[in-house]
Amino acid sequence: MSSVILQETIAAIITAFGGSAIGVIRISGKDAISIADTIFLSPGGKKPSERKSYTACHGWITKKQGAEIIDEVLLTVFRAPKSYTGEDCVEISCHGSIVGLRAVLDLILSYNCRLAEPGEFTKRAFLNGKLDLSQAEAVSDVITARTDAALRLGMRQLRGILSLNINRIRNTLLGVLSALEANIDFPEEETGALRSSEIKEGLRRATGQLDTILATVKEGRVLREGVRVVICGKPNVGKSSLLNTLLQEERSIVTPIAGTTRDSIEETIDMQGIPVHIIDTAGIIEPKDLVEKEALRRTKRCLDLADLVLLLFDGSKRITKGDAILMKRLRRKKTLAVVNKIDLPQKIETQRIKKEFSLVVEISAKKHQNIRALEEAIKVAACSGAAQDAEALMVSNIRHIRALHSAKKCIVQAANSLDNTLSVEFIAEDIKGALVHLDEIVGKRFSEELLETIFSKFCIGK
Ligand SMILES: Nc1nc2c(ncn2[C@@H]2O[C@H](COP(=O)(O)OP(=O)(O)OP(=O)(O)O)[C@@H](O)[C@H]2O)c(=O)[nH]1
Ligand SMILES: [Mg+2]
Repeated sequence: MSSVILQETIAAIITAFGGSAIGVIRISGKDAISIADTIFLSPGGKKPSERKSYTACHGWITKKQGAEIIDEVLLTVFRAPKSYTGEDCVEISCHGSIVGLRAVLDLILSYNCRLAEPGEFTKRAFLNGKLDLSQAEAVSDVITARTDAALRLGMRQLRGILSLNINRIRNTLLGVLSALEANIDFPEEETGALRSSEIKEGLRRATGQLDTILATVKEGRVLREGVRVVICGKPNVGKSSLLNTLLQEERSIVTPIAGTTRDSIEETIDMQGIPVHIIDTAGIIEPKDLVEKEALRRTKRCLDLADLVLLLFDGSKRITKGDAILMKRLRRKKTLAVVNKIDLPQKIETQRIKKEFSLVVEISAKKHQNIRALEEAIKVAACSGAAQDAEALMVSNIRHIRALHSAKKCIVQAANSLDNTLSVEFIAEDIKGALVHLDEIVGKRFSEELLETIFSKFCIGK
């Protein structure tokens, strides 16, 4: 973004659309305060430009030099660089009606100001050094968090925990680089051997630091994006009843008729901090007509995309051919066996199921028995009990994960070159390569395209 564009004043509604008590409009850029002076009228006549930073003042937004009042508001001035974007900012808390907010925004936009693009406030905050790139991305994570755990994860990144860890690895690599450069400059020095072990140790440490971060990837992604859990089983075992019990609402149709569910139904629940996308499927195993064929195709597609399958059995019946087909079909999928209807006299051969699946949970979906234990088992199976340590770092963003892997590849290559006594310049190149990838994470290096990819995913007003 060129400095010319940076100087343009921008504005947008920064709160959610829809009826609410208050809606906020932000103006950012060099003309923000002078625009506020033009449209704002306070009871004492004091202008926003005459106010101190961070003071909220009560007054009216008016048209035609005060002749027409649009809304009664609270206006807050934030002077550069101590504002969200690092520029002069004005925030106007209006009444939450969308008509009123639009009228105030239209008035602002009739001055030397344009509508902010998606993510543009945060993009400016990044370009003005208020946030690094991983923190800017965390703003979006915090806003879209669906569970407490995802919110905590986003907040940790917003506070800079990832940047801190990346900096540690950078420092290790910079140490290695300076040892290498000493070798390049004075190859004959007798310190050569000493430096080589120092370089080796540095590379080993950097790899260890990267591995520690990469080890958190799975849990991080689970907390942010959730897991797909598919309920499957032959007709009438109680799949839809289980979905309803987990949701605590009558979402899926339950009847004693086999083949009730035809289409897959998906809902998301917060299961002890993890967003679980739970999918009820049709129990059809051998389709008899076109509708059943399509139902089976949909069930299979759900199973392909599942992170975890709950294979349901009817505990009041013996294992049937249908159960056996499914047990075989799911052999290679991560599956939790669930024996349902334990409130009825049991006939099922549980030992046979235990032979196939390491974990079997016995429940009654109808009578809500043992559901808590099932939730715990889902949580453990789906994400190895994602540690929810408030201070722990977890990486969940695919861009960060790719960059970390690329950095690791460069470091491993550097270590190999060192073992194979390749020229010092080769090793230095690989380390510089690793540093480039780490810099991309925090945005020490960036391209306009990268910023476009990241910020276009934000909404207007962020
Ligand atoms: N006694 C008892 N009955 C249950 C239990 N769970 C489900 N049922 C009954 O079993 C029948 C089938 O339940 P559904 O939830 O519709 O079964 P489903 O697996 O979704 O069936 P399809 O959609 O036809 O494949 C209904 O009459 C439920 O009331 C349970 O834990 N105990
Ligand atoms: Mg059903």
